[in-house]
Amino acid sequence: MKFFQKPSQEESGRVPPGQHLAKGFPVLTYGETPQISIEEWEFRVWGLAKPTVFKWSDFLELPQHEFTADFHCVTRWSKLDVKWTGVKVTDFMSLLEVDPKAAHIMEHCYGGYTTNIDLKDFLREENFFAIQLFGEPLSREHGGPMRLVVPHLYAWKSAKWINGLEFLAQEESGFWERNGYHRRGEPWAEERYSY
Ligand SMILES: Nc1nc2c(c(=O)[nH]1)N[C@H]1C(S)=C(S)[C@@H](COP(=O)(O)O)O[C@H]1N2
Ligand SMILES: [Mo]
Repeated sequence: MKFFQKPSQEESGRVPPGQHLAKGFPVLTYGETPQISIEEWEFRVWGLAKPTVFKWSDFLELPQHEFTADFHCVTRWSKLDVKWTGVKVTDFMSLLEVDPKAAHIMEHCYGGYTTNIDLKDFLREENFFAIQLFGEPLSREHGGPMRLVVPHLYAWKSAKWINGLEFLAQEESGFWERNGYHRRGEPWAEERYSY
């Protein structure tokens, strides 16, 4: 079986160095796949921001947008033109009261996965909380009911089953970052590992 294809001429400018195009949309999960019903689902904000708990309906009340983004996993597969629907990070952030001392975020998830991101990288216009993938409700394996998508960084920053943001003054390391992966993970610069 052939899992990877060479990028065509026209796509090659969009595939970062050391990456190949995946067939289909692989699933990459460390550990168990959590199951959360929309009724029990909660999203928390804490640390250097006013502590707040959001429910599923709070996200549905925000404007819903369609997004098309390329997806790059550090294990060297990429998928171009992934179509998502969801809420812009910047729209959600307008609901929060963030302390001006906050400069970093820890993303928290159902299941215990964490990943760190600079506030600057988080606040980009093209980042979003996705609740649909190719027109269907986001499947559990891809992070449903809701995941973060940060297109300009390797996909380990795009936390599946995300349920919290911890605002921090100093950077802390998330799960993969503690295990040797790069603090930032920019695919065009091949920021794969921290050594
Ligand atoms: N909660 C959680 N989020 C996660 C992961 C994970 O293991 N747990 N894996 C990350 C990695 S390494 C990648 S490449 C993408 C994979 O997303 P996919 O399974 O939808 O392709 O999710 C990221 N988000
Ligand atoms: Mo990944």
